[in-house]
Amino acid sequence: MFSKKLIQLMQPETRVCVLTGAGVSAESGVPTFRGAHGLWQKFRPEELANVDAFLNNPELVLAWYQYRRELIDNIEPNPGHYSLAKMEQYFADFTLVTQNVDGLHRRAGSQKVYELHGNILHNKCFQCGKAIQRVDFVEGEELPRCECGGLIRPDVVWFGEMLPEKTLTTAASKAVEADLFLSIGTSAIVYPAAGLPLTAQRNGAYLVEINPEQTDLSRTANEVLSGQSGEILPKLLEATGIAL
Ligand code: BV8
Ligand code: ZN
Repeated sequence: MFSKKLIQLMQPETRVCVLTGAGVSAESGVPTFRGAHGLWQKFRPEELANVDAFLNNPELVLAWYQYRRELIDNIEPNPGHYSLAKMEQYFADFTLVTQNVDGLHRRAGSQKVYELHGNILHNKCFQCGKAIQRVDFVEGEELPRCECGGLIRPDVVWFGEMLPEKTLTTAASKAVEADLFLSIGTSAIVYPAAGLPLTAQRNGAYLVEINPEQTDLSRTANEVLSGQSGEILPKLLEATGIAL
């Protein structure tokens, strides 16, 4: 299942950088964005995860985030998340970058997680930017507001918004330095996150993709492991002699 090259690279001194997307949380029961899934099939993330949608229809956008928060409250990380937490301990230089906003990597034990698109469990004031802890939005009730009067929004990066500067630059430099880059559970179409695997490969990293489907990355990756990350990652650890 795994090439000799990949097994060779699975040594503690290899510099590893990982990019995860919604696919890593799929086996925990979190619907992916662009796959076919329930309630929100009628919307594309680009239609809801942006400032205009929020300003035009804050109730709809806040209801979408409330639905996702409540979903996340009732699920657990899966073996894919736990495997990545194990890898962080095994490799001397391991960087986990995620596009996910569900906080599941941290719940699985990953200590250092670079959240490129923020975290749905954190909020901020749309007006003054003040960080605000969890706020539950109840449809039909008053929109949650900051003491300055501004609307409270999830502290995630919407389309058209800049990614957190420091997080992105660290992720980019780790991609450049990586010997091994794993792109896991992402359709690799949202930039600048989707640029990281390519940057890594251009700078000499061995690029491995883990995804049950083909993506834009599949034809350039050095190795494609077709399947579910919750199944493949524990097998990769086993093949390396790392007990999950
Ligand atoms: C910015 C947070 C600029 C909110 C999200 C045209 C060309 C290039 C770029 C653009 C363009 N037009 C616009 C842009 C820029 C835009 C962009 O890239 N758009 C795309 C759609 C073309 N990017 C932006 O706007 C970014 N900002 O560029 O700012 C700027 C410059 C100057 C000044 C100001 C601004 C901001 C992007 C961040 C948007 N926020 N989310 C929230 O989550 O609510 S993006 C959203 O998509 C999520 O974060 C998600 O993580 C991300 C990527 O999706 P994936 O994670 O890949 O999920 P997806 O469902 O797509 O795929 C899941 C995969 O898993 C599938 O392949 C599936 O096969 C696989 N899978 C399923 N099950 C499993 C599995 N894999 C493994 N195991 C399984 N079991
Ligand atoms: Zn405020």
